[in-house]
Amino acid sequence: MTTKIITAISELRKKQPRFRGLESGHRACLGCGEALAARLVIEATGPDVLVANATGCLEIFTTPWPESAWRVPWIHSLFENTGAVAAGMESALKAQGKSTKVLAFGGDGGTFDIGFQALSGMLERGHNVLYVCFDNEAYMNTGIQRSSSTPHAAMTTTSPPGKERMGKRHLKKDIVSIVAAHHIPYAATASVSYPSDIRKKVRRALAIDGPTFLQIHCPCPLGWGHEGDESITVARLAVQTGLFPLIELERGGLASAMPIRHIRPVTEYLQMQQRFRHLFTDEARAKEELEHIQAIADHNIEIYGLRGECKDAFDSEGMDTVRRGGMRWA
Ligand SMILES: Cc1ncc(C[n+]2csc(CCOP(=O)(O)OP(=O)(O)O)c2C)c(N)n1
Ligand code: SF4
Repeated sequence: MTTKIITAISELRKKQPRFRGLESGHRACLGCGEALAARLVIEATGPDVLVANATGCLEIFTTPWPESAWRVPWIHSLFENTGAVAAGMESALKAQGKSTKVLAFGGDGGTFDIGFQALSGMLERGHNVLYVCFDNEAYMNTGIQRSSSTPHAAMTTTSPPGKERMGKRHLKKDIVSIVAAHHIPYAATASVSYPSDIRKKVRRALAIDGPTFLQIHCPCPLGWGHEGDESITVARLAVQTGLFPLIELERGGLASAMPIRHIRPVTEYLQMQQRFRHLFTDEARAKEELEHIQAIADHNIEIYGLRGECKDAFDSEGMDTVRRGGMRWA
C-alpha cells in the first residue's frame, strides 16, 4: 500500500526561491513610498537588469557606504545626467550583443527639473531604457524644497504659506504628457497604492524595444506630513479624487485610464497631509484654493474620462485594494 503524501500548496510556495532586487534593512523612513515602489519595480523586472540611479533619497537610503540594499548591478549617476548614463549603458550592452535591460531611476527633482535635458535626449534618440520617476513631489533628500512636480498650494520649505501666497503658486508640471510628446512607444503613470498595476506596467514597458517611461506617485510621510502607516491610503486618495490619474500613453496618444468607481472630494486627500493644513482655515483665500484644486481634479476626470468602473475590477476600488481573504484595505 502506498502512502499518499499531501503537501499544502502554501508550504510549497514558501520554498520557492523569490527574487528580491531590493533587500530590507535599508534606511528609508517608515512608510516611505519610494522604497516600496522601487521594490515593486525591481521585483517585476527580475534580475537581468542594470540600474542607473540619480542622486536623491532612493540612492542615499539604499547605499550607505560600504553597504548596499541592491541585488542587481547598480550605478549611482549624477543628479543631472541619469538619462545620459543609462543611454551609455544601453549602447555598450548593444555593442556587446547583450539583451540585459537598462533601468534609469530618478526622483521628481532629478526628472522634472535637473535631469530633464538628459532624459529628453535619451527619449529622442530612442534608447532601449525604462526610465522610472519616483514622484514624491519635492526635493526630499535635501530638506523638502519645492520642485516643478510639487502640487499647487502645497507647503514646502521654499514655498511656505504666508501673507503673499498660499503655498506653491504654480501648477504641477504634466511630465507624462511632455515625455509622451517625444513620440515614445510607451509612457504611463502608476501609484504605489496599486501594486499589481505597477507590475503590469513595468512588464509592459520591458516588453517594448525602445524608450519607455513610468511615473510612480510615492507618498513621503516626512515631506507630506502624514503618518507612515497612512501612505497607502493617502496615495490611493490621490487617485480616487482624480488628482493623480493612472493612464497609459502609446506614441503620444491615450491608450488607457484606470476608472474611478467612487469619486472622492479632494478635501479627503488634502486634509490628511500637513503640507496642505493652511487650506483648512476660515480664510476666504483658503476656500478659493480648495476650489482651484477641486477644479484640477474635475478637469483630469473630464479629459481622461475617469468616471466609471471596470469589468475585470482593474479600477480604483478593484482587486489591488482587496486583501487576501476578501477584506478591503482601509
Ligand atoms: C547638480 C546638483 N544639484 C543639487 C544637488 C543636491 N541634491 C542632492 S539630492 C537632492 C534632492 C533630490 O530630489 P528628488 O530628485 O526629488 O529626489 P528625492 O530625494 O525627493 O527622492 C538635491 C537637490 C546635487 N546632488 N547635484
Ligand atoms: S524623506 Fe521621504 S522619500 Fe526620503 S526616505 Fe524619508 S519618506 Fe522616503
